[in-house]
Amino acid sequence: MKVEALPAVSGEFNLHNYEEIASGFDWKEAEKEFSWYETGKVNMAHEAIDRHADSDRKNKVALYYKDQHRNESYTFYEMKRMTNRAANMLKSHSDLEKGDRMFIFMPRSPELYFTMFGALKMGLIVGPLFEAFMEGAIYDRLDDSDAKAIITTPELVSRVPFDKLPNLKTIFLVGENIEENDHTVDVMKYLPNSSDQFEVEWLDKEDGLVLHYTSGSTGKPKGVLHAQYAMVQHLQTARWVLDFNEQDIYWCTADPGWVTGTSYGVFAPWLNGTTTVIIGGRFSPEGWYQAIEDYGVTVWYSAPTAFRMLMGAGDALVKEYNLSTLRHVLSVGEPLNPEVIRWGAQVFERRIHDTWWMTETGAQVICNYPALAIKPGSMGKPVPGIKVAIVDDQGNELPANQMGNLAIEKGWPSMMRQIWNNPEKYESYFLKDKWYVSGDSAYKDEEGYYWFQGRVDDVIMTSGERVGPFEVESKLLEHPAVAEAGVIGKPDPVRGEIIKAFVALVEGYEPSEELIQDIQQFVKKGLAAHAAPREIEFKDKLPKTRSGKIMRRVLKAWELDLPTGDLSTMED
Ligand code: 6R9
Repeated sequence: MKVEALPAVSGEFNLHNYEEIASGFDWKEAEKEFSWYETGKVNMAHEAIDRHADSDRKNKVALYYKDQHRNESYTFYEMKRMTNRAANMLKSHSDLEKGDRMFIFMPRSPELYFTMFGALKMGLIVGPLFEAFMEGAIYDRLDDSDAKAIITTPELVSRVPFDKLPNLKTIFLVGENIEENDHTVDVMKYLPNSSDQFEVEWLDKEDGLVLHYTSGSTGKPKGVLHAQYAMVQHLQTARWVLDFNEQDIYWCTADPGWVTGTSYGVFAPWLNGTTTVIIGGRFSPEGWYQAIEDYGVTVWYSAPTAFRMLMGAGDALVKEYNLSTLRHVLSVGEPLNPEVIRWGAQVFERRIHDTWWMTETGAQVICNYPALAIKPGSMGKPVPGIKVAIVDDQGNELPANQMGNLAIEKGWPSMMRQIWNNPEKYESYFLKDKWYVSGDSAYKDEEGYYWFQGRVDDVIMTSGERVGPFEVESKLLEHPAVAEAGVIGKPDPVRGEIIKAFVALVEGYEPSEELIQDIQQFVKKGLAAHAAPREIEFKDKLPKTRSGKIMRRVLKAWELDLPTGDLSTMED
């Protein structure tokens, strides 16, 4: 059963004519905005902050920051001064040099962004970490990348195993009452008095920018390295997909520990000179709606897990806030269930635009654009200038409607440049030296829309039918009792695999045999008999990553008593 499309919208959009622009776009156009076009050299921090501070945007707010204790704003001019101070502070209290890896391990705060961009001004490669990481996760990442410095807080520093990391020379601490020693630096003691003048380190466009560690299903996390050149795609996709204009107030809810929180949390908006809201602290539906109302957020980029939680908080709550400034809502990280799109259309009176990309792609690749029709459940169409295809395991392109490997033609601007320390792993992503193979399985329809089916490892083969877990999960979510669902294939001597669903119930519902049957019938009738889960197990909560992805491999490992693999990115 296909859900009805939300029709195309007319209006003044940056990407007003997808087909026309997609047919002839050349990334060289977007390059012209950056310094290297004139000087051959570049620096993300210059392009995202200083060049606006030196322009008419000087007094425009770059950052609104709010948490339980703080409520601050900084113009581009102030950001330039603060990041210059941070760069001077870092430089004079360490022997950090261009290309060195510096990690950031702290809760969101203005200082996180000052030091991140200060480090970029020095030409360092920044490695953002989730504040919830424990010692083992920190050790793996710093050790693998030979990190020289880390910025953290007195509360978190005990999780940094300094003694076991001989290359880690400096720990910068952001907090109060800090006792310095040979290797620790009290950031707040030096930051305010450091000079606000700094000459950025001019870099080549292939020099390093950020190093994001992502966990695969097996082995240790891999360090995905991005180059300065990624900024071309950050800038241009934000223009087309986030549809930024000069007046926008933009809020990306992602933490910088996740690639979304760097690429689209700060790089993409600031490259465009867009005012950006950052909210610290924990998620609460009330706090989130309040933030949209207080700042008059116009463009909002979040994730399915967050939308599902908001959905769970009820429609009545939405009505208590004035959300009328919202004009463009987007999602990334997981398949966006049609049910969520329907809900968004109803309560926000806005379409939620799904976007697909990965840490390895560095920026958006398949998207729903403001002017195009949305087919709920589809990721949308490729970003102009990027060639996407469905290929078989030999790298041959498959025709429409056939499920296969979602692949991208090598060479898009924000493509990862290395897996740190692991060239073999890097090479293993590419087929025929032409296709980057994503590990996701999908198909393309006759109109060029892409439909996500699952991670290749997650696709279920049951009685000879291929079933994508996402389709089953989405159907399950439409059942009134189901709050969250994770679906796996469970080996079965007769059917190859059977479908097993793990379900968290909406408050007020109790597990029962009757409910199991009711849910099974619901999927049978709404989707297909072979897609109905033969087994349903109720859970209070499903295992998820810190970016909100349901960890099907963990469900599977639990079910089959297998090792769960790397769990460092799993939420508490
Ligand atoms: C940005 C980000 C990448 C994986 C990706 C896919 C899943 C992301 C999605 C989506 C369906 C979408 N994913 N966006 N699946 N629809 N719109 O999420 O990066 O954390 O590296 O994850 O997330 O499976 O391969 P990352």
